[in-house]
Amino acid sequence: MNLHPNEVEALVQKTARDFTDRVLMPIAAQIDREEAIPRSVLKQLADLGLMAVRLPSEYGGAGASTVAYALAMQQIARGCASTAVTMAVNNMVGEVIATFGREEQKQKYCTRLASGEYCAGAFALSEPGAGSDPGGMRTTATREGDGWVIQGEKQWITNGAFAGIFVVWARTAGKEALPGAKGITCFLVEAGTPGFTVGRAEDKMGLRGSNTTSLQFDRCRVPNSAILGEINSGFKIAMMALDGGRIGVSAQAIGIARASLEESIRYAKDRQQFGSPIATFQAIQWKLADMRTELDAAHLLCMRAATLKDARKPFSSEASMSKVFSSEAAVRICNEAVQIHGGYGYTREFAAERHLRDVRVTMIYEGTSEIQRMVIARSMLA
Ligand code: COS
Repeated sequence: MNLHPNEVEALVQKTARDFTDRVLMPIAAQIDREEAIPRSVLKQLADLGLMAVRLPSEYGGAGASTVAYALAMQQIARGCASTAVTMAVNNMVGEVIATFGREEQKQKYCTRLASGEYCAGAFALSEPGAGSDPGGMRTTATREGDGWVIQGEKQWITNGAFAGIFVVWARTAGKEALPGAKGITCFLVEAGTPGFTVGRAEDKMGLRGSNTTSLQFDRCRVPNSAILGEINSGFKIAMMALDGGRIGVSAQAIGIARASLEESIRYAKDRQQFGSPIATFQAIQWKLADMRTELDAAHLLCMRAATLKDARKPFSSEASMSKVFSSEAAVRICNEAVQIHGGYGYTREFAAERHLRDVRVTMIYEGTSEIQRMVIARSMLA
């Protein structure tokens, strides 16, 4: 594994870092407080190529590597985790369409996701009763005439309120029905399709600037051309997309933790107790040393998974290792950051409080820590 990004990767990383320092850092607390990311921020991300880092240039993407994407994601999450998850889902949706879509689907949707014409894309797999076990989903798709009718409900959908295109998984009904994971088909559903409505936004602990909704499908009719991939190939499409998505979540966790560590160092050098900056106390130094060590270990796992993906080698288990380690380490780091900030860390005056709220979900979404361990264990025991 090359420990140094190549020229393009370094440029993508620098672009994201500059955007974070100049635009996101100053407004991240406001985004959290007002529970919305300004649309202009999403458009600027698109203009910088960060909404479609992996998409080929013919679809308006940056045509860069997974390593570049992970480095950019770390930087954006360092500035604003809510913006990072919005960007992550957009990139994931673009990549899944670019990988499994037909040419006309790529021309229509990837270009709009990359350019910012669509504010974002959305990934609609989970349901109220099917989170860790998407094979148990109950939303159905039934063939009717020359199209399909989707019926059911989706839950925890990032970007639900403003996405232009939704990747929706449904259980194939009728003659083509198959049990469990074998009987799931994936559809591309445009916002505003009759029968498709978006529910209210969730009132979340963190990532409050990002939008999370339910989706309802009430006899929502889509054409045959809306199918992504093959009939009943949806489960594998979801799993492959999630493998890549988990590298992104790992990078998000690392970015949030990096911000926490940077702020802890600043605070520890500034805060005086017993006549000295608290950074001179070994109790604080050891915390900072552990935080940095865990952060670097998480980064290396993230880079390994991204490098394997770029090399088109199997990376599912490595992506899960990266996600489980990074997210759990990041939660510990952000928790220690609050501790270093003392009482101030428990207030909104300092970002440490927001980082701890934001980082917690990285242990949950795109597969809980428990699911990641299951993936890792299965690959060893297979
Ligand atoms: N890539 C490609 N194919 C995969 C795959 C992967 N990473 N993981 C599983 N598959 C395939 C299997 O090979 C199997 O195919 P065959 O039937 O041809 O053998 C099929 O998919 C079913 O696999 P499996 O039996 O392992 O499915 P399970 O229902 O046991 O689920 C886990 C496996 C738990 C790993 C999966 O359900 C999972 O990732 N759950 C978490 C979902 C998640 O992250 N939700 C959050 C959504 S975003 S907020």
